[in-house]
Amino acid sequence: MMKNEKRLVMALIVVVVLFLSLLIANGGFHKTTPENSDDEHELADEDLIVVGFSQLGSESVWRATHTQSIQKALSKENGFFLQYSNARQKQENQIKAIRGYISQRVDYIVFSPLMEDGWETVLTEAKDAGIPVILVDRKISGAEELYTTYIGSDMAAEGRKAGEWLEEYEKKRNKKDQQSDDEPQEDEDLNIVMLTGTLGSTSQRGRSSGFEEVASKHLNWKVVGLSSGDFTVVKGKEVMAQMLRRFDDIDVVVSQNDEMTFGAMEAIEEAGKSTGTNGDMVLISFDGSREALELVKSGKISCDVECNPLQGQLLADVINKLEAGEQVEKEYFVEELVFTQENVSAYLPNRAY
Ligand code: GZL
Repeated sequence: MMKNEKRLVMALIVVVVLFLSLLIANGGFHKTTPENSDDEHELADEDLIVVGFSQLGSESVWRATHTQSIQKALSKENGFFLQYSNARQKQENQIKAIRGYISQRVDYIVFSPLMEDGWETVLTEAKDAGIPVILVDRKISGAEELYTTYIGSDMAAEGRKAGEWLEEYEKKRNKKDQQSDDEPQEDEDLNIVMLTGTLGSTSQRGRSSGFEEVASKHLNWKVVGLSSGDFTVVKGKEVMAQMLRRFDDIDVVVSQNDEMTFGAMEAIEEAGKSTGTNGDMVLISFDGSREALELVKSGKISCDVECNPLQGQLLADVINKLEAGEQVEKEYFVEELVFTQENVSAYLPNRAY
């Protein structure tokens, strides 16, 4: 072999070795997706129902379970290609994601609106593009013609259930006082503080209005403090600590989700006080996560109003109905219970989240 040919072959070998070593250093042939992206980018098969799903965030166990329920039901095996995006609690991220789904001409847009207001423009764009919109978990205000259906909870009913539980609790307490010759307290002020969820969200608005509907029937029920803990542990603790500094005599804490409840309990303990039906203050929570139900069982949480995140199968069924050209309802409510120390043990073993 001529000298020049030898040099050429050697040069080629060096280039190939360099290329392979660079490739291995960069992790080989794996398909790369954007770093830390919650979005999935895969090629969709043409015969799948393509759904763009904008989830509002991942602020709670409830939210994570809600997401998993939808991802499980809208799987490729079930005939769906699901595009998922996590808005990390920012409405502008949801609007951006929805616009992305419109430009990709998905078959359906599904989203849980962070708050009820501010969706008209982007949902009109979806309507003009002929893409049906399905709301899950939370609603939008007004503009009912901008979405096909809502699948989630009757949040006002959840708020009423919390109030009705407190009515029953107060009746039993006053009856016990009368039997024990204690001074009947039914006319004494009942000082209530409310930790609300994300302001303007369906869950916050519904739970507040439903509880208020019951509270307004009792002149001695006084909501002395109300502040948003934004559905998180940290904010829940912060808001509860402020309430404890402002009010010496809190009788009832109504916390609009379990994460805020866990934070509030930390603040109450650090203030040297206790919660639950045998504590310094009654504690009512919402969601019904397993961790919270264990505290209902121990009596530290007096009552937990369930908010059921397992909405995926109902969503898949409704989309299949629409695909078959069938009429669907304007809203579908999932089944929900109220957990107390009397009934919680029966539900704990099979709790899905
Ligand atoms: C309720 C849902 C709420 C949960 C919280 O439908 O919107 O958002 O109660 C979650 O845990 O953050």
